[in-house]
Amino acid sequence: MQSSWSDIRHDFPILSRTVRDGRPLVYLDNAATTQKPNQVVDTITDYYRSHNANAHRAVYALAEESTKMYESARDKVAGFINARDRSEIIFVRGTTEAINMVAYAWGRANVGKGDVVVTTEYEHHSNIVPWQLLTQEKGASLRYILMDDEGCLMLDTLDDILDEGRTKLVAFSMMSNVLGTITDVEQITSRCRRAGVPTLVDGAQAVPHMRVDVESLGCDFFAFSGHKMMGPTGVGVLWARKSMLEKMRPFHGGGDMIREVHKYESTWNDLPYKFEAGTPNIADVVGLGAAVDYLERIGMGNVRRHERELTAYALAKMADVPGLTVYGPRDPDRRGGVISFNFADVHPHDVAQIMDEDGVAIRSGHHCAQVLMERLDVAATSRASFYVYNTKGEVDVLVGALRKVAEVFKLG
Ligand code: 7TS
Repeated sequence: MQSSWSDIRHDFPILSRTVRDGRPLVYLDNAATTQKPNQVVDTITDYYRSHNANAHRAVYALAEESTKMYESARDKVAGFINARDRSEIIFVRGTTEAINMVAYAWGRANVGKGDVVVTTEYEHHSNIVPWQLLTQEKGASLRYILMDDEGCLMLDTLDDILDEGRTKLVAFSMMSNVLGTITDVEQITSRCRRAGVPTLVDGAQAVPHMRVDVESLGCDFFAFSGHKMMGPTGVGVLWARKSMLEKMRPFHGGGDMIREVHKYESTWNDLPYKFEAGTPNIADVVGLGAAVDYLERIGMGNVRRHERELTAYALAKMADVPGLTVYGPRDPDRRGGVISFNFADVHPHDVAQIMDEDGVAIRSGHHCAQVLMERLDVAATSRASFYVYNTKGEVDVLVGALRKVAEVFKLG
């Protein structure tokens, strides 16, 4: 691990920037996307400067280098999430594409009239809308695992649905992007395995922040995005059990995914290439590999410990801000570094704007989780989300800015 947390910040020049007339940037929108260390930016630049060629196609030296770099990133990702086999790692554009791939390539062959797909009340739209499209098309229905008032899933509501015997898939996130709730994945996968139902885990908010071992989680599909874990945008991963991928038809047809093409039929390439049609996003996959290296050097246990400490510190300080409602579990062991909040009668956009005057970047809105907003009975929330480079000093700036909002609106 690096010698200290403040050393890490030197790897991210953007964090030394000022904004809005010289205010130091306090970047607290990491659930949306994270900043990129020099090591990732330099790796991508080096790829384009010195190695660029299409992968998997030609025999000349550059093509060999490019292919090697692309495939070595696959090995890194496989190791990072403990995939049993590198061919279970499919590079996609991000979590959204990974989930849609499962909904099309697996869902359309396995979900039929009267069947049930299950998701939860705290999903991102990308783990709801693909299932709505699928179930509507097939005459199936979409059901929800309900959430209690602290933002934790009530698994007896899953038991009731499974008992009906029509469930074909349970799809849920490992960590909520709004409440920060960490899902007890094994509690769900073990129930589903007993019922013979496959599971998909949306790991977009989990993989960047904690050790993930897809084998021990016991799921069948696992999706995540590179840009939320210090990698570039436009690259993500679908992991799936080999036995599932082997049975699935391809999602996209085109170059590289075939073995033979004839006028009226084709045969498919081996895994994972069967699911990687066309020229892949080589440079960004290589960049994702550098992000994995970077996180491995810090150690995911250290990442989680640091964020847990920041979150506990922030929750304690925010509890004293007049008029502030904080959502999600109270216990920092049950949540990641995402804190959503509202001031009574103040629009979250106004809150975010006042924060911005102090250089604090937070997000406000529905966070692509409108089903959850309905459940919380709010139109929107403000949200601060942390990463490994954030500091207690930055939490102090956040809380100071929140106090300013309380004063401006005469709360408390
Ligand atoms: N799933 C979860 C849990 C997410 O938080 C997000 C993005 C996605 C899926 C989609 O990821 P993408 O990389 O395919 O876009 N979440 C957010 C957010 O909270 N604010 O901006 C994007």
